[in-house]
Amino acid sequence: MVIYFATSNLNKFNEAKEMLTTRGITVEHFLFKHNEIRSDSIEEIANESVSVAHAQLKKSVFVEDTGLFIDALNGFPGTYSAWAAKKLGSRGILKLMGDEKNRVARFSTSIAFMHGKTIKTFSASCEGRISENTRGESGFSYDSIFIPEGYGKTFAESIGLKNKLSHRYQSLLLLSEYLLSNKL
Ligand code: ITT
Repeated sequence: MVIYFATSNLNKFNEAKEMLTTRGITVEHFLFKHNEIRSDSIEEIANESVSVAHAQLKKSVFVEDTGLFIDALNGFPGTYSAWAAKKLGSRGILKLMGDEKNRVARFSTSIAFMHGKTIKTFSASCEGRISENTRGESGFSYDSIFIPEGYGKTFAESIGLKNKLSHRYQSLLLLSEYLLSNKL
C-alpha cells in the first residue's frame, strides 16, 4: 500500500521517506497547506489536520505536528514552533534563553494517520538540551540548537544521529509497526 504524508515542509517529508523506505513502506508527498487549530496539544492539532487532509485527498494519509518544548520558557515555543521559527529563528530562541542554566528541552512529535474512517495517533519525544550557540549545518530549523540527551553534538552537527533517535524517527517507528502488523 502507498501512504501519503501531507505536509508543507519538505525537510519533514524527506526524513520520513528515508526512514519508512528502509522498512519497505512507500510514502508519497501530498503538498498540504492548512491553518492549524490553536491548541497546547500536538495530538489535538495532528488529529484535526489529518481529517482535513483526508477529506481533500481521499486516500490513506498521515500528518505530523512537532514542537520544541523548552522547560525554562514554560514549554515555549511548543505548539507555536513554526511561528517562532519564522519570527525569531534559532538565534532568537537563544536570546530568549540568555544565560539561563536550565537548558532542558524536548522535541515532541505526534503523527495522526487516517485510513478509511479510522484515525490512529503515534507520539514520541526526544529529550535533550538547548546549546549556548548555533552549531552545525545539517538538518533544518532548531536542529542547530538542540543537543540530544547523552550526546555532545547538536542534531545539525550529527544528522546521522538525529535520524536514529529523533522524535520523528521514534514516532515513525510506531507508525511503521502499526502498518506492518496490520498488513496495510
Ligand atoms: P506542516 O505543519 O505543514 O507539516 P510545519 O513546518 O508547519 O509543516 P510543524 O508545525 O510540525 O511543521 O513544525 C513546527 C516547526 O518546528 C517547524 O516549522 C520547524 O521550524 C520546527 N521543527 C519541526 N521538526 C523539526 C526538527 O526535526 N528539527 C528542527 N526543527 C523542527
